[in-house]
Amino acid sequence: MFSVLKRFGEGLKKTAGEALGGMLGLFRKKIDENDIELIEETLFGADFGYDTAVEICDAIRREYSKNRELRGRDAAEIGAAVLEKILEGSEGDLKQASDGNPGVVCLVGVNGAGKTTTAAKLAKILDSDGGVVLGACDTFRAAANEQIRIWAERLNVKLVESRHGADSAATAWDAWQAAKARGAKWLVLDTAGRLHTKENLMNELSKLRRVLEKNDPEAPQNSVIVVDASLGSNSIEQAQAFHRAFKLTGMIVTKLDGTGRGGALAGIYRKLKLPILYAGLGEKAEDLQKFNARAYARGVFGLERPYDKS
Ligand SMILES: Nc1nc2c(ncn2[C@@H]2O[C@H](COP(=O)(O)OP(=O)(O)O)[C@@H](O)[C@H]2O)c(=O)[nH]1
Ligand SMILES: [Mg+2]
Repeated sequence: MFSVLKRFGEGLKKTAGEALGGMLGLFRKKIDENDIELIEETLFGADFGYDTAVEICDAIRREYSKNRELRGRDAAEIGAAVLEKILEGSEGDLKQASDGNPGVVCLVGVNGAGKTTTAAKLAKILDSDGGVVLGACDTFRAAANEQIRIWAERLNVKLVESRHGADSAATAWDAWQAAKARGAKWLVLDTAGRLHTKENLMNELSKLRRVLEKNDPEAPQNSVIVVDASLGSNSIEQAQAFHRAFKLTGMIVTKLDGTGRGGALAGIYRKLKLPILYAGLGEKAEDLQKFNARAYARGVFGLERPYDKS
């Protein structure tokens, strides 16, 4: 447990930790009212949203009113505890299929969110959990097939792909059949990036679902939105639109190792209560970790880094 926590914290080092923890470089300093305002502004700037920012700062203010000796580090501990509480129940698992069918994980989201990379990372994890087939359902971009093929070769997992421009639902069908025939426990479908405001593209997802349901009425067992941590509050709207069109069952947050703060995570979770399954913490196949709310919350406030040196 500790090492996961530590590794997660490492990945988060550059994230919000930089913004909040860095600012709270005042860790040893006694805080004052200005510092609390600064924390509030930083949380707003990091897309934590009004409710979350206010809840966190109210908790710090309450403690400060009782204890004027409060230090930055204490404030960070309070903030992390409140954020962890907000994210209570957010850690989730992928759902398996029944009847010996493959458990389908369908990844959706906007362009560049990290769907293809996440599909590969998941394939690596799931391959050693009963086998996996990858389905290249991004038939929209010419380069998409090649990108996922390179991953499949590197990971040595079975890939089902189709021509550029082919019907992505037909590819999903073929990939499901291939997974079933091989007795693979999992099928991971990468899909084309789409703007949540483009209705025709969102309708394509309904078709994909209908086709999968013909194979297995319970498929896809997992319809997962991939959310880029650096995208900010716009991703709340995105998640809501994808949820309406595709009945999401969970989310995966990517690029938590980058400069993004992932603040919108709390907002999405508050609104949709979608389990956060995994967190992407880098570009390599092994850079996917089970989401850990506590490590995330502590990482946001810079509590998982060597702050003692300053
Ligand atoms: N640092 C970092 N980069 C990531 C992560 N996930 C994806 N990327 C990068 O983000 C870019 C877009 O990823 P891609 O999987 O092609 O996104 P897609 O358009 O949603 O399929 C690529 O350069 C990836 O290497 C992550 O967790 N951390
Ligand atoms: Mg892609």
